Order: sequence, then structure tokens, then C-alpha cells
Amino acid sequence: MKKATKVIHVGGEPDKETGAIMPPIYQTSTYVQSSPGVHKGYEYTRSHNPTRTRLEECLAGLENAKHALVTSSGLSIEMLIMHALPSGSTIICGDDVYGGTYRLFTTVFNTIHNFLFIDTTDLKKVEAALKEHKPALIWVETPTNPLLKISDIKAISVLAKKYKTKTIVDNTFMSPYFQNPLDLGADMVMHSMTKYINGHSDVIGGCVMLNDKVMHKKLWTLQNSIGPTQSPFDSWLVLRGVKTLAVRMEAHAKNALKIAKYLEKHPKVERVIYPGLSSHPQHKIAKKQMSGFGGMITFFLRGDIKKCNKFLSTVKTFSLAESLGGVESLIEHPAIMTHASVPKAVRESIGLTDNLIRLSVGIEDIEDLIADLDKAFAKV
Ligand code: P1T
Repeated sequence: MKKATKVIHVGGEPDKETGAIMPPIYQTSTYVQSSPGVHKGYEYTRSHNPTRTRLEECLAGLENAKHALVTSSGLSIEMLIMHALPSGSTIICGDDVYGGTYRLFTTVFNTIHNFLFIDTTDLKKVEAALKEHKPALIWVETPTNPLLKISDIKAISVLAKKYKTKTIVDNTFMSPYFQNPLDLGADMVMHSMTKYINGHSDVIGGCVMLNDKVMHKKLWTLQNSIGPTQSPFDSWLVLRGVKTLAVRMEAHAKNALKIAKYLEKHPKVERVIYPGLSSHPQHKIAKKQMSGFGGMITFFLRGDIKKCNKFLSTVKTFSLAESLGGVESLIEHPAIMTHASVPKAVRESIGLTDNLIRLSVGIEDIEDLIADLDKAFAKV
């Protein structure tokens, strides 16, 4: 089955009891047992819920995985993965990751594990770190947030196996539609479902997909013990949103390429980063491992933070807001907003400067989006 069919039919089968074409929302906290311990596979919604089970089936299908686990947010799936590792583990993590991931690793799990941040686009650095530290896990966000750096998933997975290290890919920016890390050799793939998978900016959620049954059980047990489950209604909203993933992703990518080309020619833009541009440093790897280039663009405005603020408060069709991956276009200033928890010196060492602006290109009419940017450029 192709992905555009899977998003609609895997986990989306008609209700067996009534024939309802849309899955029911099992808005229940508990389930009646016929005698103690005798039930239909469902005891309590923190542990399992039939609406969530359908979503997990759909997500496993989309990432070609045997198992999926859905949680209350992207960060809560990251938390469960960290708890699943033996304390004192070493984790190699990309040096450019979502600010909340960086905060979770450096201010919460830093007392339990050792984190080493390196540029995972540099395979020599990756191999040297694997050899020296023999980490339990390598955490690869690709493309990265917000610099859109692209790491070679296949090459890293091969290297990691050599040193008995597990590889996880944060695939949030590509969605399962444009990139499937497990097919490229990764052990686990995670998403903030808040973004493209749901696609409508009305749910917070996270998920992990994997083939390792033991690890899946461990993560489920942790989720059940700690409690960050997703509500049945939110799981239903994601099941509803994911049905249009294929058409949305194609539309995001089409608009984003046009905007990236427009920005590349604009005299008030210092540099544009978009995986679909041949000027992107890892464009070749992007073409090899992704089937589309996504809807995220980062650009450096010619000028200082004052000019950025003017630009960001002038746009109208682009809403100034954190998050990404919804049908509507969003714009934000990573240094002040999504990556404020990364210390300035660290931000600057990786090139996340104060004149950097991030776009989540929506699926509106391209002419309206470009007209909106034009107006903002005229003001700076
Ligand atoms: O927000 P939450 O669902 O908990 O997901 C966290 C997360 C994890 N990984 C990546 C790559 C992300 O981008 C995020 C969340 N990012 C934003 C809110 C943002 O605006 O970048």
C-alpha cells in the first residue's frame, strides 16, 4: 500500500459494530470487566485506549515499523526514551536540535546521563565520538531545527552498529511522508505529532516507531508508570488530520520551494537555507534520503535584531508564533522564541544568530504568501 492510501486506511477501517466510516472516539477512562482481570484487552485509558490503538497502527504503518507508541507530546516521548536507558549512559546528540530537546537533555537528564553535542553532518566527528565514548544512543534530528542541517541517516546507522550504539531519528520536520529513517537503518524514529502528522495546530502529541519488541514494551511500561498518555479525543483529531498528510506535504513543499527561490534572489536576504535548493550544503544527501524537501525554511535577514522585529511584526498572512507543520504559515525568531533556552554562546557557536528567521510555509495561495513577505521586506 502506498502512503497516500495508508494515511486513510491503516487504523481507519470502518467501525466493526456499526459500520461507521469514521472511528469512534472512545472517550472513556475505564472499561468494565466481567470478573476481576477478565476484560477485552482494555483496563484503563492511561494504559490503552482503542482510539489511540488505531492511531498507533496507522503510525507504525507509515514508518514501516512493527510497533508505535503515542504520547502526550514530542517532549514526553523524548523523556520516556531517556528513562529507558540505563542511568549513566552516554548520548551523542546533534548540536542543532529543537530548543526544548536541548533544555530537556541539559537541564533535566544531565544529572542522569552524559550528553555530548556534536555536528552529526560530519561523519568523521560521528565516528570519532562513537569510538571514544561508545554511547548507548545517537540522537539525530534531520533536518535540524532551525538550521535545517541534514545528516546521512544510513551512514550514521552503519557506523553506530559498528560500535553497538542505537540510532534514533527525530523525523518531525519531514513527517513519515518524506522520510523513513527505519528503512535507512535507524533503530527508532520519533515525531512531535503536534506538527505535520496532525497538521492543523490543534493538538500536542508525540510518537515513537520501532521494530524492537522489548524496547517497545519498556517504553510502554514507562508511559503507563509515569503517565504522559494522549487523550482519546486528541488521538482522534490526529487520526483525522493525518488522512491528508500526503496532499498537505506535497503542497507545503511546492510552496516552500517557490518561497526559498524568491528569498534567494532578494537583496535584503543574506542567506537562505532550504534542503531543496542546490545551494544547501547537504542537498545531495537530502535528495538521496528524502522524497521531498518539506515546508521549513530558515533565512538570515540582512540587518540586526531591530530589523528582524520590524519584519516579524509586519507580516500578516504569516502568523508570528512558535510551532510548525500546520496548514497555516507561521514565522518566528528562534533566538528569542523556540531556542531561547539554548545559551547565546552555544547558539552563536553553531550559527544560530539574531538575524535568523524561521518559516513554516503553509498551504495557502503562494501569491498571497509572497505578497505578505514583499510588504514586510519593504518595511525594513
Ligand atoms: O512540542 P512537542 O510536541 O513537545 O515537540 C517537541 C519537539 C521535538 N522535536 C522537534 C524537532 C520539534 O520541533 C519539537 C517542537 N518544536 C517547536 C515547538 C518549534 O516551534 O520548533
